[in-house]
Amino acid sequence: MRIDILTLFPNMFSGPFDESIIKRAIDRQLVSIVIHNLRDYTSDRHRIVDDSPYGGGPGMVLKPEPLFAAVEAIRGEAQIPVILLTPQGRLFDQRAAEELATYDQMILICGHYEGVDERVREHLVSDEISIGDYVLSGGELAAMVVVDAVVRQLPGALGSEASAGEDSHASGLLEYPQYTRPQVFRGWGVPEVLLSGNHAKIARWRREQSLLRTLRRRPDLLERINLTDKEKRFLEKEAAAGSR
Ligand code: 6GU
Repeated sequence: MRIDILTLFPNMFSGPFDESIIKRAIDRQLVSIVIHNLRDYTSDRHRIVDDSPYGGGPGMVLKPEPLFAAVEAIRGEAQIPVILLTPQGRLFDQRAAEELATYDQMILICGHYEGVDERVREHLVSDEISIGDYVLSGGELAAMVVVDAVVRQLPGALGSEASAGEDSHASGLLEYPQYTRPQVFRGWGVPEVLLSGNHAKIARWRREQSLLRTLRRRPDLLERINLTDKEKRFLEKEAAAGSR
């Protein structure tokens, strides 16, 4: 996969992509990430990327020319998804991450809250994504969030020991509680079942814990997944017990 990122602040990307899973994915050549400074795609002497809005009002608007020039330089004749990071976009979730992980290439444009010229939206961008209902100063942090969630989906990105399929949200449920050594820490033990060596029983307990945790913390997620009849009865019993 190749990801091109258009930004006014290329230095913001140096830390997060140099560590951990993304770095490993780059080293293994599962992904290449190319950061472009939008200013490099201006053609005026002052390298101007924004201007005040027609009609007046506060803030600055990203000009269309550098964005079109950059996207066209990157994609040539190819059809590549162009994604604008903006609080006005569709909400990013695990399903969106899985969808983007199927692309061979994508271009991410880091918007700014004041906005980008609407002609960029209408004639250049194929998708708009927001990472949540709050305002960030720019799309850069959002782009890093999207890249992290997408890259960890790529086969081989996680070590052999882990798989993205077991993450919270991958199943549509929150993850079950995890424990490691010591068996007793400050007097607090570990659930007996995890020490039993009975793998079927452990799997059952973990599934129940995932269901319970999701019921208590994110009941909205339960509406969107397929449960067995047995699991539905378990949750109904627990929901009734919880409301007593
Ligand atoms: Cl993608 N951009 C900005 N500026 N703010 C956001 C966002 C994106 N997603 C949530 N808030």
